[in-house]
Amino acid sequence: MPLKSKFEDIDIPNTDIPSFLFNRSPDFGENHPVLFDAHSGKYLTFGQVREASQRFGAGLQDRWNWKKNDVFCIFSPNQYDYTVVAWGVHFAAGIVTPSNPAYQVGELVHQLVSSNAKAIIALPQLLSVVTEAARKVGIPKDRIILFGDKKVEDFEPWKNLWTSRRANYPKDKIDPTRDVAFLAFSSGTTGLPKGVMLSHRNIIANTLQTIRVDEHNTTVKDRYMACLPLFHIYGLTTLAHVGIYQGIGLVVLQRFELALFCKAVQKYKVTYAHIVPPIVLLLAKDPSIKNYDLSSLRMINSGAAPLTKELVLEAHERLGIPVKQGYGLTETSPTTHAQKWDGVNGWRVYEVPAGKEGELWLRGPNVMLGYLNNPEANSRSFTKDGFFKTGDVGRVDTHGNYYITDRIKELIKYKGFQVAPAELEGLLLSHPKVGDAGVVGVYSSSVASELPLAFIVPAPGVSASDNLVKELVAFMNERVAPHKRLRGGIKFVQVIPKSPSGKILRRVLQFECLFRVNS
Ligand code: 4UU
Repeated sequence: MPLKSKFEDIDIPNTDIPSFLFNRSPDFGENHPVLFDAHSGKYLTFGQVREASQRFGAGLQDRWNWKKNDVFCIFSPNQYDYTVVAWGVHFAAGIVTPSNPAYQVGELVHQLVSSNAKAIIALPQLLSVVTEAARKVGIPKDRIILFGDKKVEDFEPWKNLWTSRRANYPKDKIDPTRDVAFLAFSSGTTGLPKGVMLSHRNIIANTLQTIRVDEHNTTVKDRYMACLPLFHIYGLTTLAHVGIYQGIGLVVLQRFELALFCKAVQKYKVTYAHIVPPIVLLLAKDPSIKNYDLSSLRMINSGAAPLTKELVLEAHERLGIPVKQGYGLTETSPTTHAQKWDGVNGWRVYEVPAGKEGELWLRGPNVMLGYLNNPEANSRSFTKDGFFKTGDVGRVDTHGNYYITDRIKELIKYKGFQVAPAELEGLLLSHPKVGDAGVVGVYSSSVASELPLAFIVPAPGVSASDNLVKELVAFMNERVAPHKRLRGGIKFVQVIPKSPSGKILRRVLQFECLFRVNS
């Protein structure tokens, strides 16, 4: 049954991201700092961000003859100028594909090939992975540039591309409803990671939708903690776009580490932390946070994976601030459901009441254009009348509160990061000692996250042993980013349960996890 949002419709300007963000004189002024590097203390003002992205965009056009819809890959952990690069590509009418910097060569190659990327920016430390992946897909060396100020070997810092002029924008007219701004990667309900086509309008719509829920609750004096990766949609839209549009400064951490997080909150007086459940767990339980002054923090938003009511209350009690939840997907730009903070009515923690559950289907201006070059996944993911099928199960109560209660798609979430079982199964099956494999997620309350666990049928003549476990773990660790490691372990079984059509029965496997001891 379709239910409409309780929020009023919003006007979504028919424009592209650079015009939306920068073709204006914001109330907070040109000299308002918006991006802070928590490591070096450097920062960029709104005016500097605009100028830097325009000059980089112009450089892409002048020096590299950048064409509309050419794809640019960002392969880097968070940098305070990460999104400046992205908006520069948009100024040149290009598409940005943000990639997980923990990827091994094979994983990066998959994204570069699927997205047809023409150039890459990386951190110098990642050059060995980048150059090998680029060589494999035929991206020339002079199309690899670096964050930072230094030339390393033959690779130039991205600032060398800046022209003295600002981009003669828009050189190519962008159609915000059809042209892709970001090609983010998600495995959706099944299979390998796929390019998710997010249009300029999708991102602008979700930026404004997210602001609408929270605008009475934020001011330009707020500061967001940007410890979540900007290559993931939660960081990209919910922090960077929502932040800069409102003049909320982003305190950018290269990676999450509890001590770094606490020091940055203290130093920059961070007010609002967007985090994931394992970080909520640390804030609720880790003794070391007593050593820091976190009194500036007044709001926490957790998302990207389920959070238990117990943890919400524990963190709330310890920090004395609300712990809200947001829900969304890469495919929906991302936020579709967010808890509203209402200073008058306060903030409540709801039990999940019994009632009718169903798969959540969504429609709206923030829903992706589709998966790139994948008509099969698109027809599977959309209903005839345009609803996107999330693969999540939920219910709604009489007050209009939504509860996410289960996940029916294959996806595993490790600390909010996507892990596609099919990808791990494919790799395991490529090992000569593996006859069959099935991967599922198991929840661990000690890290507040699911962990990927593999069931393995040894190949004929191969016996199950601890050595085989070691061999397979080493084999996988060489090929996948750390978040995809088989932290849930490896269990040997005689057969992988499958439906008559050959689909792995993951629920049966998960049931096995609960009742079988490792053999
Ligand atoms: C239970 O994880 C995201 C987007 C996260 C996000 C978080 C806070 C968005 C807005 C916000 O305010 O995207 P993906 O594509 O990596 O993963 C999507 C999947 C969902 O389908 C669901 O299974 O991640 C799971 N998920 C959640 N599950 C996302 N948020 C939640 C949540 N509770 N709050």
